[in-house]
Formats: sequence, C-alpha cells, structure tokens
Amino acid sequence: MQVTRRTFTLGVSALVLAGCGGGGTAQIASSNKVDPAFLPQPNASYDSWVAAFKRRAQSRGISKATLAAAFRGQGYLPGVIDRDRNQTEFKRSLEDYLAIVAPEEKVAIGRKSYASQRKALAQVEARYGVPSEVLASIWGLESYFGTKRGTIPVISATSTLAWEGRRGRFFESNLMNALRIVQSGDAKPSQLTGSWAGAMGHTQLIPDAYQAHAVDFDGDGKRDIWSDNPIDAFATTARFLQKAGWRKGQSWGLEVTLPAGFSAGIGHKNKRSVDSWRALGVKAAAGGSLPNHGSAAILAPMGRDKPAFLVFHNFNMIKRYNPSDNYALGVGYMAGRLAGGGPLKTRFGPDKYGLVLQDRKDLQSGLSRAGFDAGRPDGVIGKKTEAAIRGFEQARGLPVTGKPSQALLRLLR
Ligand SMILES: [Ca+2]
Repeated sequence: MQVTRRTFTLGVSALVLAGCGGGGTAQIASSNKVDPAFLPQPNASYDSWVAAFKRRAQSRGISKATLAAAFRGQGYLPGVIDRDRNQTEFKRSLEDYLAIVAPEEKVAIGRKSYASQRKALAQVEARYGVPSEVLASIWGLESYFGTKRGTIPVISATSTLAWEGRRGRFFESNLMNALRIVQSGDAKPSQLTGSWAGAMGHTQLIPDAYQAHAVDFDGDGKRDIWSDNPIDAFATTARFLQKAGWRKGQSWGLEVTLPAGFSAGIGHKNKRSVDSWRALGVKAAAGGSLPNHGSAAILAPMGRDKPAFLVFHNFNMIKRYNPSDNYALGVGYMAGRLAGGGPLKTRFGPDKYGLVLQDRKDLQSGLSRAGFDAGRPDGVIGKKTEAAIRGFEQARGLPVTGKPSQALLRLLR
C-alpha cells in the first residue's frame, strides 16, 4: 500500500498494507533515479544488530546459506525510518483520499484490469466467497492493479525497522518470516521487494500475513504473490478475508441519503436494523430498496450533508486488512465502480476555501502553467501545491498566504 495516505496501525491488523497504493508511499519506481535514502548506508549499530539477529535466526531454523543469500547487498535504509515516522501525513479527508486512490482515470484503467482477470477472480470467488470486484478493488488500492508493487528490498526495510526498535518485535517477526519465504523457495531474495514497511506483491502482504495465509492457488508449487500473475495474491487476500469472517453473499455497504433534519446517531457505535434506518428515512442513494445484511451503521466522515454510507458486517472485514474507515470506503467505492456503478450521488461540494474538486485541479494546472510546479493536478492541496501558491503570490506581489482561494483561481484561469 502506497499511499497512503492513511494512518497505519502496523501490528494491529494482521495484514498490513502499508505503503501502498494511494498516495504517498515510497514508490521509488516512479523515478529512474533511486532516492539515496533507499540505498544501504553504513551504520555500525545496525550491523552489530544484524550479526546478533543472524544468530537468533539460526537458532530458529534459518540456515547459514539462507542468511547469506538473503542479506547479500542489503543494509540500513534511512528512508524507511522517515516513512515510518511520518505516517500522519496520510491522514486525509474522504474526498481527498478518494481523489488519490480512486480518481476517474484510475477507474477506467481498473475496469480494463478487472476485465483481464475476470476468470481468475471468479475462480477465487467460488472458493472463498469474497466478491471478485472487492478483490479487484483491493488490488487497485494496494498496487494500482499490480503496476506498483513496490521496489524497496524487504530484508533491508524490515531489518532497519527491527533495529530501530520502535516496533522492533513486529518487524523482527516479519524479517524472520521473510527469511522463511526465501528458505522455502517461494521467492528468490531478489524478488522480495515491496513498500517501506515490507508489504509485498499485488495485494501488499507483509511477511507475517504471507506466512499465515498465502495460497498456491494455481498449483505451480509456489505461493507466488510477486510475479505478474496475480492469482495467488487474489486467493491469499480472499482467504484472509474469509478467515476474518467475511459473510458470503453480503455486501460491505452502500451510499445512502439522509433525510433533511436527520438527527439519529451515526458512527460505528450506533448500529440499528435496516428496517429501523428505513423508518428513519434513510434511502439508497442510487435508488431501489436498502439491502438487509444485518445490523448496520451510518458513516458520514465529512458531515451529514456530504456523502453518507450504510455499512454492514463485511465493511469491518475489509478493515481487518487496513483499519482505516477511509480505506474500507475506498475499497467499497472502487469495487462498485469496477462493477459498473457510477460516481457518488451526493457531491462533496465546496471546501473551506469555497472550491470544488475541479476548481482545485484547475488551480493546480494553472500554477504549473504559470511556472510554479503544483505536481499532478489531483485536486488534493498538499505541501507542494501550497509552495507553488506561495511562489506565485510572491512573484505577483500578492500577500503570501500559501492557501487556495477563488481570487487566486480567477487569476490563474
Ligand atoms: Ca502458485
């Protein structure tokens, strides 16, 4: 998981999709030049930690040959520690999060990727009961449909974070399991690359989750989540969700509309029967009747006048993969789009600056055209856009705010 763009709670969820897909992760693949922070650096303290770790690993059955092969060329990566310490940058509003992980152009690409894997996904769905579009959506959020699987060496990343120690036991466990993957022959050391946190392959599994759940679905003798064929990764993720308690035949939830003056409690703690929500005037945003998949909660992460969702038991199973509500809503939303559904019915509307998503995209494009690089025009106002605004304001002799506004947009259009 890249991006994220979200607040990870590594170690809470059995499967952590850290650093993947959405936003912001250490995707050094995007550039031909490798960021030196992701190349091994000399560190005597790390080296002596590794020497002691290797003795522990041997006592746990990891051979000298495996250790030699797995640690060849590996080392201390300062970049992963920076990533680990700066995860709060990924805390986004739902609107920004969806703009990052599920923009229209990605929906279009995703529908092609989904179509290309329909047969494999149907086979996996038949065995584990998890819908094809949910699995494809997770694939999309975690690795941009397999195209961004991560390029950071897993042995280096997990050993650096184990040495650093903030969550030392968690990362040492993952390092040990990465070595077991090498020893078992499931992957060569050179294949073990992933996110800054060691999440690997099409659906960004950490080594602990791999050891617990990985499946050789196509029967080629390897539990292979790394190669171009994603079927073992689909099956592994489906098996994870099945074991977590996924209920076959039920949906995660849906977008709903709330009646004017709706004052019933919302949030996970306010579960009600679907009949009860119906009686309170909650309706399916896309029309039709509300499905009944047991008790349900209403989520409206940006307020009751913004997009709202009725969520069922299976929503919480997606959260076992990544504990953020935005992540699970992103998976649910993208799953609907892959299956042919449309965009959200309720608009997010203007932000606190009075700008809607398209305005913010136009603002970013305008800044870049004017010579102040605002990055990819995704409509998400981050540090880069703010710096571009400051540069533009300075050059024009305007008060320097670094904040978007209608006035600024008019100047740039
Ligand atoms: Ca296989």
